[in-house]
Amino acid sequence: MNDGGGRQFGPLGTTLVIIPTYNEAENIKAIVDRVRAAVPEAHVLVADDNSPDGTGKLADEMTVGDDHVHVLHRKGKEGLGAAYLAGFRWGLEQGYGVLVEMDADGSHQPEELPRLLTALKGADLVLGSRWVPGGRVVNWPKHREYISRGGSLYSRVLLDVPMRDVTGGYRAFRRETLEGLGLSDVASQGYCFQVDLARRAVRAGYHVVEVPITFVERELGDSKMSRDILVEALWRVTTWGIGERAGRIFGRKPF
Ligand SMILES: Nc1nc2c(ncn2[C@@H]2O[C@H](COP(=O)(O)OP(=O)(O)O)[C@@H](O)[C@H]2O)c(=O)[nH]1
Ligand SMILES: [Mg+2]
Repeated sequence: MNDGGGRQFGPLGTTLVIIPTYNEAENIKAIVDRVRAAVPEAHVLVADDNSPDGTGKLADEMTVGDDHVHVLHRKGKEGLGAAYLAGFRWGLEQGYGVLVEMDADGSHQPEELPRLLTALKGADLVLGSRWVPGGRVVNWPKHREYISRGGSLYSRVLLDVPMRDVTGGYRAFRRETLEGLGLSDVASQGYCFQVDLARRAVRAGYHVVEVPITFVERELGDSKMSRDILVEALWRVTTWGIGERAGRIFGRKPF
């Protein structure tokens, strides 16, 4: 992760906050309202995977009379990574200058977004971080904290990346950063998508800054974390780590 070393960063363009949703009917209205209130100039894109509970329809209703709210309807549940990739593609096509990742369940507080955007003025990528001084989690079961801390530590060591919170999903990217990450060959579907993008940003030499956040566990609806998502993360991170080491030893390009 390079330190920015006196580099000049260009002005930030218009912000698009991308919110992936699967069965978030109880949360969607509140989160969109909070984003609109916290950063009124930003636009919001809800990327819904045809949620059976009607989240997509509720999101559509929010677009009426508000040209800052958009909805991307996807055909079915394909995972967080695929929803974000589709959202990024849409946002880049529309010309947004900053693309933000945010969960729908209130864990990522929209009121903290101005701080992330301020940090992005001097960075290529800003990570909302639970595991730097000043960062914290509220109401998270201990086992989730262990999985998250363990996942970050495993990724840090195996992938040799310097971030403290490698798996977090509250992030702000400059469009140029996303364009430089080679997103066309990202295959990660679940939460390892976040690790994948973090490692690509480090390898590409981007200046990544971690900003402390307070992560608040959801009060409504259910977590979509599953054993499959954890297994995918474990094998992908392990495969990347081994692949990069083999690449260094045998002079092959890392995959
Ligand atoms: N579009 C889409 N969104 C998803 C999918 N899986 C999870 N999400 C969303 O991703 C965000 C984080 O998921 P969540 O279940 O809260 O994970 P947790 O915070 O790790 O327990 C929420 O906004 C979910 O609705 C998916 O397959 N497709
Ligand atoms: Mg959550």
